[in-house]
Amino acid sequence: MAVKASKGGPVSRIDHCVDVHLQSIGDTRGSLIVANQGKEIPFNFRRVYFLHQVPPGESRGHHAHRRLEQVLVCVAGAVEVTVDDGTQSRMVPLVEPSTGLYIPPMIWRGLSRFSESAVVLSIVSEKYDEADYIRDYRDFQAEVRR
Ligand code: T46
Repeated sequence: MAVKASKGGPVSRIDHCVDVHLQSIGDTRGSLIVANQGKEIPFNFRRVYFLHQVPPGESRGHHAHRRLEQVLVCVAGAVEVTVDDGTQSRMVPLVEPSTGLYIPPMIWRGLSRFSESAVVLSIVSEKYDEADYIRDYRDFQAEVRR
C-alpha cells in the first residue's frame, strides 16, 4: 500500500484511501483472486459481507466509521466509491475484481452508479457495531474537527 499526497502537498487522511492489488492467479480454467490478511489486506479482518442486487440509481453507504478499517472490492460489474475526509473528497471507480480500495477510519464513503449485476465485497476489521457508525455528515465533520 503506497500512500502519496494527492496534490503534491502534505499527506492528508484521504491519501490513506489507496488501491489494494489482490493476487490474481489465472490459467485456462479462469481466474482465482486471493486476499491475504497482513499482505494485501493491511488489517486483521473479523467480518465479510457483500452488496448485490442494488437497484438502478440506488446508492449505499453515506456514513463514516470511527474505528472500522475496510477494503472494498467490486468482484463483479462496476461501482463508484466517493471517499471524503471532511476536507477533501475523491471518486474512485472500482471496475475490476483484482483491485480494491482500502478505507481507513473516519472517512465518509458513498457507493453509487452500481452497474447491473454488480457485487461489492467488503472486508472489515470490526464486528458489526452500530455505535461505530457516524450516519450524519454534520456529526462527521464535527468529529473530524475535534
Ligand atoms: C459500509 C457499506 C459499504 C447488520 O445487521 N450487520 C452487518 O454486518 C451490516 C453491514 C449491516 N447490518 C444491518 C444494519 C442495517 O439495518 O443491515 C442494514 C443495512 O446496513 P447499512 O444501511 O449500513 O448498509 P450500507 O450498504 O449503507 O452500508 C454497508 C455497511 O454497513 C458499511 O459498513 O461501509 O456497506
